[in-house]
Amino acid sequence: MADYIVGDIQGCFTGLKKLLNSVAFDPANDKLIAVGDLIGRGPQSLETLEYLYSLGAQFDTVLGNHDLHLLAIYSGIRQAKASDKLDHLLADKNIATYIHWLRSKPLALAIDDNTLVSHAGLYPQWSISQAIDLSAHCSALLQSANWQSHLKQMYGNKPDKWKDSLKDEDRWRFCINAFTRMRYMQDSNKLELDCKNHPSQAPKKLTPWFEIPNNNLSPNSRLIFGHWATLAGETNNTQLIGLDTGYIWGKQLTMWQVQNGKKYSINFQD
Ligand SMILES: [Mn+2]
Repeated sequence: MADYIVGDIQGCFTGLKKLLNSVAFDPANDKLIAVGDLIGRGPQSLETLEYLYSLGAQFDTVLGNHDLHLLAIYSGIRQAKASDKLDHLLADKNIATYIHWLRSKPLALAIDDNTLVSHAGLYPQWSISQAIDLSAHCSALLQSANWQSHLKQMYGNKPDKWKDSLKDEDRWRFCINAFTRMRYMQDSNKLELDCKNHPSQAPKKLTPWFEIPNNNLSPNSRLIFGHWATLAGETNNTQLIGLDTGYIWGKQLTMWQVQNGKKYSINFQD
């Protein structure tokens, strides 16, 4: 029995199967959790969702920006680009089932009291329990009858600073951006959503979100995230576990085993 947390799959089903086979993943006993961006850009988004859905209770995920974008495309709120490579998935007879299933998934998932999984990370002013509460708030909107009207309000970079007083669509949009798009902060509390570079190649005024001190975290907290391919997991901190290692960009697909704390990777070329 082992629990694995896998980085951004992005429709790379062949790579996912290779990685799972490399650890002899057994869906009868082992559990797989994903950091989101299950689909999009890769060649096999349909096969990826078919497989992950088939794992039933042995699989869980948080939502990434590409997963939310799929919901928006399905709803006619955004148009798919050819580079999304989502045509087969969108034309599949089971697409409504997959969309309904994705809407049931959270933005943040606590695997124990001190370990949080989310796509982009934890906004530095939030505690783990606050993140879980905000994720539940967003999930309620995503599962509501008028979920598509909320999705319409999802796009945009403002507000870029958290306040407890944020309301309605501002609160929703900030949470979506913090949980699924964040990489850098400016002035310790302002989301900067454009820069995708490795920290060694970022403007000096920007700081990776995980380098801003978070006074709400206990010394043994662990934050598990994806989304940042150029970072390649280089947080220089064993409690900050970055799992996007850029498989979709020809690099590696990585997962982390909860029980032994080890990372497992396969190369795109293998
Ligand atoms: Mn992402």
